[in-house]
Amino acid sequence: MQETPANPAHRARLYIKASGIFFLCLTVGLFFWSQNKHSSSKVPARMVWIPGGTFNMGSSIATDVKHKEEGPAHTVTIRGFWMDETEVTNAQFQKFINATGYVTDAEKDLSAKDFPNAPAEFLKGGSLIFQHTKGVDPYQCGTSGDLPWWKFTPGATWRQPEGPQSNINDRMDHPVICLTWKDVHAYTEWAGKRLPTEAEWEFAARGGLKDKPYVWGDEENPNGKYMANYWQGNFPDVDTGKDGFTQVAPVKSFPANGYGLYDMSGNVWEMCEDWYHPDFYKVSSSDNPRGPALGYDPEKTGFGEHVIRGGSWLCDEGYCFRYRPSARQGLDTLTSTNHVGFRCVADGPVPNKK
Ligand SMILES: [Ca+2]
Ligand SMILES: [Ca+2]
Repeated sequence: MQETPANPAHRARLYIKASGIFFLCLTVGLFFWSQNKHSSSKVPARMVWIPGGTFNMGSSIATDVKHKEEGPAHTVTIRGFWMDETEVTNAQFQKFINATGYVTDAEKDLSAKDFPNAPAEFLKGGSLIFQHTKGVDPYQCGTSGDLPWWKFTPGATWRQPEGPQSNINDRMDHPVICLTWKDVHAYTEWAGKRLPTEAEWEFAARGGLKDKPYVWGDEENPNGKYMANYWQGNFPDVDTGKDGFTQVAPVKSFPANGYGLYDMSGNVWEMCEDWYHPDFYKVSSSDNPRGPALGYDPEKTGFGEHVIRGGSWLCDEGYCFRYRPSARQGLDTLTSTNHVGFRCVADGPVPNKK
């Protein structure tokens, strides 16, 4: 029987009944949605589960002056998390730019008002780009702070990593480079992820192995094979490219580590969330450490350095030697350069065991 407008009491009862059914359906729907949402069977795309645990972080055998920031080795416990299986690629970063219209720091000129003491050429948007350099002793340069193989290049951005004449058209599967820490944070927020802590990064890099010098084990070149993209030859002049690459390589060009993570050694350095300090391990907590309260600032810029990990295509076996899981370095927050990228992590839920 059709309801008529002449019977308001009946209408009200029907309304209450209908509302009750609606809210019942809504409640049941929300229950099943929330069960589904919290189901741990879903694996985030292109991420792997890092189980967490207790490990020896750093290295006590790195006794030489250049690597003393890796000590003392100390016991650290971290919780499980998801981690990108590769460095974030140009293709992934392009999606972020397409969705948000974000403009990276290297694409913007700095204001002379904000930096009154900076030479005009350093106010142009751009990045520090490596240039092959003859006739220098990097050990001498390293101690004086003058590193002539780094050239500030106006117009060098993630889209044009070597400057305005370059492009990334055939490099969409390469890690994105020439970003600042702020740029990287904009990406992680958009992606609903975060940067790893330094401790999470090292735990993941070790791939389940205990106290090994390389992410794949004991030998640098097992069975004569190169296991990562770094520098062979006379740095900073000649890279012989024995590993197959004299530049940044496409991600996944070398075998994954024990957790299924690619390029945790070399290719590009990877930014971490923590501030950097060379002496932090002397005071680090053992439970999920999150770095010092302030960044190391040796040049008194006022901006401080964040941790970068893993070394890059520019690390050689002598001068740099930082394509090892315990190696660490700082990068100031405003610098973009063509040997540093990043990968993201995300928190739980724990995946189901099959
Ligand atoms: Ca190489
Ligand atoms: Ca890397």
